[in-house]
Amino acid sequence: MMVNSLVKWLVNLSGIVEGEDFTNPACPLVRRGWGSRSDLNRFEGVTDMRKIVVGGAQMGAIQKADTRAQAIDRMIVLLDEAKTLGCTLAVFPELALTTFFPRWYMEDQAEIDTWFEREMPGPETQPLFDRAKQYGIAISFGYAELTPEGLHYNTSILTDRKANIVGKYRKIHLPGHSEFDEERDFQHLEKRYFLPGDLGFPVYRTLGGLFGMCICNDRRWPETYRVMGLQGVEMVMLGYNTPSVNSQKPGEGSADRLFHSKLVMQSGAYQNSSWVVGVAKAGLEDGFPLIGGSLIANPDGKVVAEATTEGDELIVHECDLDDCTFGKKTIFDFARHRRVEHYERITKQTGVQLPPL
Ligand code: CDT
Repeated sequence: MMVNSLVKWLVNLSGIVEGEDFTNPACPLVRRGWGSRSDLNRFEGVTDMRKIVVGGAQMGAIQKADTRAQAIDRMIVLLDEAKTLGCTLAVFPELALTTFFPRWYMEDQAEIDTWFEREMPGPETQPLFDRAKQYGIAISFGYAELTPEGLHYNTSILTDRKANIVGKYRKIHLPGHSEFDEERDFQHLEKRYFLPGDLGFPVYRTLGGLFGMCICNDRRWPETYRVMGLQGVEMVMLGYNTPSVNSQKPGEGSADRLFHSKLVMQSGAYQNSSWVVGVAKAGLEDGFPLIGGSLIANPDGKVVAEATTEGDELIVHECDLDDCTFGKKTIFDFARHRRVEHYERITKQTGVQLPPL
């Protein structure tokens, strides 16, 4: 009884921390490391608080004609299931409210803007926030964001268990192209419709741990995970829309695409000793197939839950954030082992520079 009260008190305490301003660059996380015992043992004795039942809420296709309300209804059904299964966090895909519209070439800015959200939550998304609050489930999902200044981003948010937005991420690695490309079997116009994210890869203190986000193509870049790893991240949440065929290499089909998707998420988890929750929008969308393969990878890089369909499907796992500690203290104790004096090229150079002949 006493232990339960203590846990409840600590959860409430974490709710206070959740209110932290996520745009504040003075966030203490960036100054913290894993060096001190007090860091590593800060939740010692209250391990339940560090266990989070996570629902990876894969979504099947959303067609061009489908409304936001229809997408939200489906997300709420997944949230109902998450509640039944005891989840306290539900992670939804990239651009969860609409079809993956960057496959369509558009010139009219007014038409383009119809795919974007001007407020979050807005009237159409509020029911999702209301249900999440009712259930006490934190949520993370992706959407196209149009800021009051008129800037367009591919964005994800994270809420606490009271449906307050406590974290935001704007996609940094935008794949594809900005003009119509006749060479491709289908278009991928993210560079046309979005700006590269301007928030970096922040890590947030919430839910008793350290949480970060990235979006789809970001998962293929080791720098994504490492920048969050350097802030001690314990769970990386990401959504994706990945075509089942490579538009520039027809021979590369869904088996290869799934292999690459798993490979990068598992290695990102292992190399940073962090949980990774990767969630697809899958299935035949507007006539174009998207892979499924949503998964939860543990800090050892192993898959502990995986989707088996290409439809709306919840994958669930109880993730103990303390499982991150061993790797962070040993083989991936960055402070002891990294050799930054040899990593200069990583930040000074984008393209390849061959050695002299
Ligand atoms: N949404 C997204 O980022 N999809 C990309 C497809 C790249 S093909 C131009 C991905 O990396 O899965």
